[in-house]
Formats: sequence, structure tokens, C-alpha cells
Amino acid sequence: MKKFWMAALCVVSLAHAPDLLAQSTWKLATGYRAESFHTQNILQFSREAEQATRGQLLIEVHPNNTLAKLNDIRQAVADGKAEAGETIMTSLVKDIPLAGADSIPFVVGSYKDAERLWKLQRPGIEKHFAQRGLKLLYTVPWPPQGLHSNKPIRSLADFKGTQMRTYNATTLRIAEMLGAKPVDVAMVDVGKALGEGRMDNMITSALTGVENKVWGPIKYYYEINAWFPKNVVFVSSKAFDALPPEARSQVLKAAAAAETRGWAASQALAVSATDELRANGVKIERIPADLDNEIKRMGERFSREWVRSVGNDANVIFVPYYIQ
Ligand code: PCA
Repeated sequence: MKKFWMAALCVVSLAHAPDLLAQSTWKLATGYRAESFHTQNILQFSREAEQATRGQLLIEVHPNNTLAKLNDIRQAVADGKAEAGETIMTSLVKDIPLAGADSIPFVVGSYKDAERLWKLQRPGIEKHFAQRGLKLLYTVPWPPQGLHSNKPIRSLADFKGTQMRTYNATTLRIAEMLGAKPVDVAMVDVGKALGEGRMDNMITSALTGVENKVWGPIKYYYEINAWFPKNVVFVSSKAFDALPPEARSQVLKAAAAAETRGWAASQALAVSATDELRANGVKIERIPADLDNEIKRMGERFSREWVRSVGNDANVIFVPYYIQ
């Protein structure tokens, strides 16, 4: 009888041996807080990937810039400090200009268009990532970008000399065009910077306003729907290719589910976050028509600069985007 149990135990452990031998752990770095909807989505993705691969892959999520700062996450993955990461696509524009396609002001005005743009942008991004040893997993957009301000904004002159919060090269260029003084503030430090009087206004989502409880210093929110920036979740090709083929396809399946779930969550939060700003005393207003025209012209200037920096890759996206 004893022999039987010994044999049975051997069979059981042999059945699990391939899984145990092939176990990998990915450290995934993000610059956003654990409570942020993007990070919550990553946590669910990591649980699903672990389950689907029967524990062959564990993803350890390091939120809040703890493992690497948001704008350095791609480099951290390239250097092997983390196997995987999440960053905002615009943080990549210096090296991959195509990554800035979703942050050109006033090109995309709805989630439907944002999705259309992503379908066109994705193959090029995958190609650039692959050339740099990265594998794209999925993207999720932030809710539309509006203008938060401590004072009413009625004309371009109201931006002159104000301290405008920026978070990467794209928002920096926009602040320059508006004649504002750019102040670099990470998303997780917005509440602190406002409290210290270091910033007067910013272009970001209503949700980022809510997550940083900007009411008090911020009195106005203008729904200018300027752009829909995306966060991108990726892994080093080396770490991805080290997984057995079946596990690789399970991870991509979980990533596709995370993309669908994240886009739906973003859309729902776009509405509830604006309501929450209003409920906390922020005035939700429209900008005057003249100013609207002027900032749209500024958007066109920005897009000309961007097309010049990207070259032919830009046509590949925008020709079909505008004619479809
Ligand atoms: N929140 C992030 C990026 C875009 C957004 O809506 C931020 O403000 O940094």
C-alpha cells in the first residue's frame, strides 16, 4: 500500500513538473497609483494571466513610480530592471514619434474614433516595439482631456505667464504654444503641487482631477475634449519569448481581455468623474467660441509639427483615418 502511495505521489508531481520548471516572474513597473483604474486593470490582467498559465507566469505589479519613474519605464525594461511596464504612450515620442498620434489636439473626439485610430496605429507601434526588443500587450485610453483652471479662461491671453502643469514632451510643447510657463508635475503629485501653489492650470482628464481631489484650488473644468492619450502595457521580448508557446498565447488572450475591459472602464469613468468634479464644487463650463477656434488652430500647428517629425508613418495612419 505504501508503495502505491509513493507511486501516486510521483505521478502527481511529474504531472506538475513542467509547470514548476517553467515558472517565470515578471516585475511590472507603472507610474500610476495602485488605486488608479489603469493599475486595477493591470492587477486583474496579472491574476488572469497567472490563472490561465496555471501559475507558470507571476506578474508582480510595482505601482506609483516605485520601481522606475513613469517616463523612464521603457528604459527600465530595456535595461532589465523590470521585465514589463506601463507608461503613457506620449512618454515615448522622442524615440518613437508615432507613439504621439493619440495626443495631437482635436484629431480624436470620441471613444469610437480613438478606437479607430488605435487600430491604425497599432501595427506601426508593434513594429517599432519589436525593433527595440519589446512586445506590446495592450493599451487603454485615459478619459478625454479637458482644461482644469484656478481662474476662468476666456481667451488665449488668460494662459500667458500662468503655471501650466505638464507631464511629458507633448504637454510641454502645448504649454509653450499657449504662452504658459510649463511646470513638470507627475500625475501622483498634482494634489501636492496645487496645494503648494506651483500650478494654475493643466490639461488632463476629469478623472485625474478626481484622483487628485483638485477641488479647492481648481475652480473650473472645461470639457474641451482635446485628445485621448493611451497607456501602453508591454514586456521585454526576451521575457515573453521565454514562456512556453501555450503560456504566451494565454497571456495575449488575457491582454486582449484587459484591453476591452479597460476601454469600457475609461468610457464609464469619463462621465462619472465629471459628475464628481461638479459635485465637489468645480464649475463645468464651455470655453467661448473665439478661444475654441484659436486653440483648434494651435492644434493644427501642433499636428503639422508632428507630421514633419514622423514622416511617412503619419500618412499610413491619418490618410485612412480621415477617409474611412
Ligand atoms: N491623466 C494623466 C495622463 C492623462 C490623464 O488623463 C496625467 O494627468 O498625468
